[in-house]
Amino acid sequence: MRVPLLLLIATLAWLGSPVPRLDAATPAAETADAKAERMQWWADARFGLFLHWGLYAVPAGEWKGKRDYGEWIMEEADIPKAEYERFASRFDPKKYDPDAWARAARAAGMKYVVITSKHHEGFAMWDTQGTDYNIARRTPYGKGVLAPLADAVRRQGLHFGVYYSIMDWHDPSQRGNKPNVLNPTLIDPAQKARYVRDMKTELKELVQQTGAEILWFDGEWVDWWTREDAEDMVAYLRGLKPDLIINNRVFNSRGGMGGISAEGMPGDFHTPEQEVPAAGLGAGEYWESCITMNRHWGYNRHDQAWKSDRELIRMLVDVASKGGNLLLNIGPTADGELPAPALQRLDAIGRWMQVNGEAIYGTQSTALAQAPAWGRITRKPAGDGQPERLYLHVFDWPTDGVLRLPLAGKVAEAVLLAEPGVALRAETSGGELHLQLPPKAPDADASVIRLTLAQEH
Ligand code: H79
Repeated sequence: MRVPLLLLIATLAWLGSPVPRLDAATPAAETADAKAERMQWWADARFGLFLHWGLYAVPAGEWKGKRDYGEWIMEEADIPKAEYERFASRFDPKKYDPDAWARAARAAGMKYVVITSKHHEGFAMWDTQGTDYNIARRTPYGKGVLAPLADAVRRQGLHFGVYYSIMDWHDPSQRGNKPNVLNPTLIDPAQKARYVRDMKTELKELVQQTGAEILWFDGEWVDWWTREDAEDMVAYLRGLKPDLIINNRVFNSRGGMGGISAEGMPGDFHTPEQEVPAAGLGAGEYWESCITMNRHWGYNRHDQAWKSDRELIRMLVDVASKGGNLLLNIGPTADGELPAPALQRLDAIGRWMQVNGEAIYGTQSTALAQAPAWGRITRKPAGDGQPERLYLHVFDWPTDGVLRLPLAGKVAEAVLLAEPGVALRAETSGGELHLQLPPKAPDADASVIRLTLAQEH
């Protein structure tokens, strides 16, 4: 394959750092092409919804006058199991409307939804044989919430995945070892085999009942969860569903919140948390930044620190320009609602995606070590009878009406996605492309210019 070398931004260096690799722990190693095919829908999607819903939605972030808790409230406020269990009797999401949630995700331009099936608190949000500490047995609601969401999500044409915590603060196999609060469970060796068996029962149900296409593990850092356990789990899950996509948190290998695993670790994609990597990772590497809309993953009624529409739109653009996915989180209430400020933000992103989505979906990284000062660039390589296209996401509109871009190749067409019928004047001068722009940005958050490059001969 010929690599199109049209974008020659002199001031920017091509990314040349060593490339980490993740390999699925399958008996016969999967080829990069086979993995690319399995990952295709996910990589094209670029944008998904993360939902953190569990018993922690009942205290809604507040305990004994302190108001800064989220889904870690059991651990951080040191709530005894028996007392915590009582939240279940108050979990009755009468307003839960999975179709409304799925519609909101789709309207925002998201292509998949990942929801917590069981967080560190150990409470299962579906009717399961793995533990009786579950929504069907313990709550007035009396039934599971995951399969209905999976169905609703698919009706909107989106993909569905589940989050699952390996660490479990409720299961009798595990107990706290404070003050090391980030590794709060030790396992009773006599109970580990039983716990792992229950995990498999639960995961099998999740795959079968919800058709989950992504398994998003977490709580993997507990030191009793070994690489052998992880590889056995991956093999088990692949046996259930060969094309399942599994994150790197199936094993403790991500090093820190940056979320990047070293070469050869189990799992399909890297998981930066609350951050976007400074640059992309290179070909064949998959990653997804998971990021909250305010400060908490689980619902916190006092948390009004919402990111602005602009911040979220630019974050999505930034992630796509580096070849990653954005998994944007909302914590629903115990009543079953998505908070209004979250819905407003989904709306704003959706309006932007309506106009500019083609500059996000199915795009590739521009492999730049440094982004241009005015914004970000995504690209679609030539293919399917289409020439190469560059999408210039302009955050800072030039005050002199000229966007400058060191570009060697010829431009066949330049248009704003907001006004695709109006050709922009493009002139090359001194190895630089000069684009004549209208005086006012069509979108104050990010205006996208599509550059269709002339075919090379
Ligand atoms: O579910 C949300 C949070 O509750 C959960 N992950 C998101 C998606 C989470 N957030 N923070 N933590 C868990 C705390 C974990 C922090 C660390 Fe570690 C565990 C620091 C050290 C051990 C993992 C392993 C990260 C760095 C090394």
